[in-house]
Amino acid sequence: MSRRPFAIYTVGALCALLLVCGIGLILGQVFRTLMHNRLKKEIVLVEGSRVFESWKRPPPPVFMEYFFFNVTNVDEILKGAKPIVTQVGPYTYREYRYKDNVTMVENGTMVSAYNTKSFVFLLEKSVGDPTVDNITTVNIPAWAAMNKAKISFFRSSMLNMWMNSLRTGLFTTRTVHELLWGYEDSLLVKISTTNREVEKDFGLMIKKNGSNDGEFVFHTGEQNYLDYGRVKTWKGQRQLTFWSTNESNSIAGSDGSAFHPLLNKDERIYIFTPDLCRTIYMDFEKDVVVKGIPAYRFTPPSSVLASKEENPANEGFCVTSNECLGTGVLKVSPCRKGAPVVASFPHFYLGEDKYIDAIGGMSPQREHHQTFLDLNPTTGIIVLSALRLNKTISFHR
Ligand SMILES: *[C@@H]1O[C@H](CO)[C@@H](O)[C@H](O)[C@H]1NC(C)=O
Ligand SMILES: *[C@@H]1O[C@H](CO)[C@@H](O)[C@H](O)[C@H]1NC(C)=O
Ligand SMILES: *[C@@H]1O[C@H](CO)[C@@H](O)[C@H](O)[C@H]1NC(C)=O
Ligand SMILES: *[C@@H]1O[C@H](CO)[C@@H](O)[C@H](O)[C@H]1NC(C)=O
Ligand SMILES: *[C@@H]1O[C@H](CO)[C@@H](O)[C@H](O)[C@H]1NC(C)=O
Ligand SMILES: *[C@@H]1O[C@H](CO)[C@@H](O)[C@H](O)[C@H]1NC(C)=O
Ligand SMILES: CC(=O)N[C@H]1CO[C@H](CO)[C@@H](O)[C@@H]1O
Repeated sequence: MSRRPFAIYTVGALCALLLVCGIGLILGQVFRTLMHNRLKKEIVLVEGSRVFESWKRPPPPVFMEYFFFNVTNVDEILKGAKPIVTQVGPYTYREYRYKDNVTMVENGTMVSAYNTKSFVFLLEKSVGDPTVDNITTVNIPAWAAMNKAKISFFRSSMLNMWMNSLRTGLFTTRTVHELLWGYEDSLLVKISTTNREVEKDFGLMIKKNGSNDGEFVFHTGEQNYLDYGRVKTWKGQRQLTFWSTNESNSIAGSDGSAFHPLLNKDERIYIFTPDLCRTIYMDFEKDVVVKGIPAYRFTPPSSVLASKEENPANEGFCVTSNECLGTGVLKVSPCRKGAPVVASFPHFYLGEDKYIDAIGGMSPQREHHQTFLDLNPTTGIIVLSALRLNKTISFHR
């Protein structure tokens, strides 16, 4: 009789313990689901949501660093030597991005916006004054004209004479500011007198200050959190027209400013960038902690810029078969009015040795030249990013 209450008490305690455990387990599960549902509801692109304002005006500063390859042996190259270049840089600009004319479209299920960017030079983060420093580099307008004239020897020798008479060679010396933001090119001035479509000015970033890439329409993520920030159309189109296959022409993923919450290590992240005229992708690489915030680091695998032999999916990026380049480079001519501009990861990181060898002074290094994106896996918020890409001019010898 004296033992019974004790046994009941023990069993009772055990039951209570089990109950507490059970409640704890259930609560944990319920809490996670609740939190995830809340995240899915709050991370949407609609007026009044927590992320909408920061999506319109991203608070973290974006810095663009420009490096140039200063050609030091022009006379020797013209006699057939291998180009020797020294890297000059960085010239750093703070990029201010904001979304312009943000409007809800299609009954509030989509949001339309323009990505406006402007650039302000930062002397303290740069090696020199861009309006003073002179860089000797390939004369892109001349190479573009040569490329177009290549078809006929007669015309290209005419062009040579013509260029000599204008004293514009295949190389040019310009200040950093001119190369980036534009200068009047004497060859282009000459061409523009007969062809009104040709612009007189040339620059890698010409007219990019204070302008936008065209209209984007984004999914808000309200219907499906996986669609948060996904580009639906760009300039009114669901597909690009620059490349030769549907796969290459696809517009997938976001514009790089928003990623859906609850990221998975197995997923591939797609980013559409008008600067490259295509969609690129990144895979999970490792867990990192940035300023105490846990993040997944995503990096582009080498298949992104692989040759069509290594990755048949890339076949569409060579518009004609003789324009097929090897691994590590992308010819962006189709969306640059035919100018022979090639994009690569800086210093041909992930590129074939033949590109690295073709130009002296190149040394790919993972930590300096890798492109990456650190995203907080729960919220999808960008913790740190280094989107590094380099524009180079293709040499055909
Ligand atoms: C680029 O090289 C030329 C000589 O080839 C030199 O005069 C010039 O100062 C260099 N530019 C910079 C910014 O270092
Ligand atoms: C934004 O809207 C205004 C007024 O409708 C228009 O004048 C302006 O061109 C638009 N901006 C862009 C980038 O389209
Ligand atoms: C918007 O909603 C109305 C009424 O629900 C519908 O008739 C119309 O087709 C919708 N428009 C679009 C673009 O979805
Ligand atoms: C870009 O425009 C802004 C404002 O219009 C100006 O302050 C800035 O200096 C410009 N940047 C360059 C590189 O010209
Ligand atoms: C850059 O070239 C211009 C024109 O040739 C010249 O006036 C200027 O002094 C050069 N700058 C430097 C730093 O050599
Ligand atoms: C590309 O897509 C369009 C429309 O979706 C289709 O008509 C066409 O057959 C496709 N082309 C190829 C090569 O798959
Ligand atoms: C001229 C040019 O496009 N330079 C690129 C070279 O690489 C840096 C980063 O390493 C880029 O920021 C520049 O855009």
